[in-house]
Amino acid sequence: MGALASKLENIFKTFDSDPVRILMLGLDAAGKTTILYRLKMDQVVKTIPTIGFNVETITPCKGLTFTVWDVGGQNKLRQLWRHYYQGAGGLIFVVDSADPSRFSEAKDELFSIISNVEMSRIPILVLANKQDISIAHSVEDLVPQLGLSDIPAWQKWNIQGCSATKNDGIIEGLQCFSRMVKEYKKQNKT
Ligand code: G3D
Ligand code: MG
Repeated sequence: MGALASKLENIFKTFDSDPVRILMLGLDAAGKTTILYRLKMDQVVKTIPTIGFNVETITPCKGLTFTVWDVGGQNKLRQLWRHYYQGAGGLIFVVDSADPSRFSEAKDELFSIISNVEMSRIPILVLANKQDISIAHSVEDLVPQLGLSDIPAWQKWNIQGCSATKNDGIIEGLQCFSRMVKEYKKQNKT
């Protein structure tokens, strides 16, 4: 097991007997697939070509699953996403911090996702990826650009700068996120 995977197992070990499914979404080229590989280097990421969009899934440790797809564009199959939204325990939204021309599109997609009733209370981790690129925008700059302060008060969110290629910041982001996910699970227990 790689160092990152074992750290991940530690962070999420309480989900062992109480499985959690995390959605990782973002525009194409944000770095989602690269992050998946970081989380589970020794497991081939499965690409399941569904009707019109590709869903990737990994289970880096027992009880924890990441489901990933690209959002954005004129996607006529959005109603199918609902199937994946149901029962999700958290949302990781990945942004290319070095592509300001797409911040507004990323913001629209994020708000479109959380406008779905199944996603309107789910905890959010925004991963501000590609911080290794010199022109990358800082987390402080991305908060207003992505409209994060407009997220309703009842929905918990956090933003973390990271570089998937340099393996920087991902674990730090997931540490705080796992606490948010646990809290959310507790509140939603019937
Ligand atoms: P996606 O799955 O969200 O569509 P990918 O994105 O993981 O396929 O990444 C898109 C491109 O961005 C890839 O480059 C990948 O190597 C690069 N990338 C991902 N994360 C980082 C990062 O942190 N820093 C830098 N500099 N690049 C990153 P290619 O050239 O393969 O298209
Ligand atoms: Mg991808």
